[in-house]
Amino acid sequence: MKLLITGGAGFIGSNFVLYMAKNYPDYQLINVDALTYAGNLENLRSVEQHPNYRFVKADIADRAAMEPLLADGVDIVVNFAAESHVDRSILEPEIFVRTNIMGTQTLLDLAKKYNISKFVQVSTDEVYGTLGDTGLFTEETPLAANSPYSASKAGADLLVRAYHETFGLNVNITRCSNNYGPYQFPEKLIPLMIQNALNDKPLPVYGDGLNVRDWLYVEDHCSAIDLVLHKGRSGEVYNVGGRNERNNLQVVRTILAELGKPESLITYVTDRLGHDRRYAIDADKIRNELGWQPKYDYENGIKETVRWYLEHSEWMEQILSGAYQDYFKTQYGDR
Ligand code: NAD
Ligand code: TDX
Repeated sequence: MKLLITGGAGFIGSNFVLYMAKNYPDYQLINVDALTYAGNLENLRSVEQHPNYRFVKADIADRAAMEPLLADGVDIVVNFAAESHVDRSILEPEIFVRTNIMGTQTLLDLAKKYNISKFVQVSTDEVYGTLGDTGLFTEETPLAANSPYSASKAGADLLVRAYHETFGLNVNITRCSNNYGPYQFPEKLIPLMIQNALNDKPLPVYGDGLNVRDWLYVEDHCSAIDLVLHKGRSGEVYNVGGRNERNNLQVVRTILAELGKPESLITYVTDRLGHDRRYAIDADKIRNELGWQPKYDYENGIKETVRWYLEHSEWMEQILSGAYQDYFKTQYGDR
């Protein structure tokens, strides 16, 4: 089995490469990543010498670069590559359209041309928009994306669907809730708050801090994609989530408690534009149809994650130089 994994140097993609190398050592894993600010080959040090692993630096929207890879006998494409940060999509939407929509279309077209057996699109619950105080997103919830990021992911999902309906391509779409765990770029809530707290810097909580996210440990997302790529029914969408709803203040307070830091570090800042209030996933379909079960409960997962960042300070330090700093200045000034 030969897998082409795009975006495999990012947070979830690198966790997935490590997971697959460990669980399927006989599979060939080709990791294609453009190494944007979010891509980090440090995450993959432990598989570099693996005989069935190969890294290729390329942009998924560059057809000429992608074609030889798809032409070379790939069985399954798993597409993680994306611009993934909502705040960046508000500052700079164009790159989201290029990578998330045009990149996906380029891959789909090549998958069709070279008769790839399956295309797995790693999507997000954000395509469904926002929930009120009650209810869950199911696979039947209408798409109602609210940010340029989620709109670009929804556009990609519709193209994936179209290649199935129009050309008969064997596709699956996974729509997972918020992930946390090792190797997450510190622009996202959990690693950002850990890093700031460690340095006694203010923790910027958007709005009233009561927006709710449904948290899943990254390895549980990887095991869901593993099941979908092996057993998912052609054309189906699978929601993924562990029913771990927490508001942002709860998350931040847990991190502070774990690190023994004071709640006075919490600083309320201007809300994100178009900030979705609540996400919550109904994952019954993947549980019942494919037998997926998450292994990590949130309370232990978050503690393990805080510990991981404490033990990998050199990983964080490397990221906190260069491109990350430039972005952070644009977004937050010198704060
Ligand atoms: P990430 O930003 O950490 O990683 C994205 C990776 O894609 C990076 O390695 C980057 O270099 C690469 N990339 C970006 N543009 C590229 C291009 N044009 N060509 C090739 N590679 C490119 O993102 P993540 O959090 O790991 O998310 C991975 C996927 O999972 C995304 O598609 C995202 O929409 C989806 N997702 C994320 C979450 C989450 O909570 N983080 C939840 C559900 C779904
Ligand atoms: O500094 C912050 N302060 C804050 O209050 C940051 C970075 C975030 N927040 C809030 C905004 C959200 O309500 O925390 C919540 C989580 O924010 P992010 O970590 O930016 O994640 P979110 O916007 O929910 O999107 C994530 O989950 C779905 C990923 O970034 C997406 O790629 C994925 O599709």
